[in-house]
Amino acid sequence: MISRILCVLPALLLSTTLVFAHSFQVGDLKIGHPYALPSIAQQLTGAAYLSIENTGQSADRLLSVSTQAARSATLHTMTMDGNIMRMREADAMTIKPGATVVMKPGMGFHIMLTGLKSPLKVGDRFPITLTFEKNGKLEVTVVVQDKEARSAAASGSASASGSTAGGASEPAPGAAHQHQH
Ligand SMILES: [Cu+2]
Repeated sequence: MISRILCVLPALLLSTTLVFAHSFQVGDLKIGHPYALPSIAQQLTGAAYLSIENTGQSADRLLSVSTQAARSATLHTMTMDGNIMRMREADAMTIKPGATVVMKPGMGFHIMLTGLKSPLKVGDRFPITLTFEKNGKLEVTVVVQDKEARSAAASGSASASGSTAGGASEPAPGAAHQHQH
């Protein structure tokens, strides 16, 4: 009896650890650590981020995203236009063979969530379905965390002093999403 209980414990510990850097795979695509930042009080918009690695021989495209956690989920891109950050809906996101596309706050692609059913709080999880042109559909789990994902091992203290730009160029969590739709 005792040996059986001891066997179960390491398995539970392992699965808890995996949540911190979770990943998914569909066909040639590896989806790394889908996450969202907490939504700002009273605001029913949010954004989710993830990385996609294409280990195949041909390009694929992320065509659409959907979730039950919000009224709509769309693929957005953010670009600098002079000093102004502009955001628009994107038709698709291409992942070239051998390439990894990393979504992150403040630049490039993100998954825009509008009309959240409930505010996003740290520790929440919700599913998002990704539809790819060639590799098909995949449901991934998004975790809500209070910081942008950096290297998997980065701790809070490391990232606090990690900004070399004096912090001015780094938007506060969620600040990148105070845009009108
Ligand atoms: Cu957006």
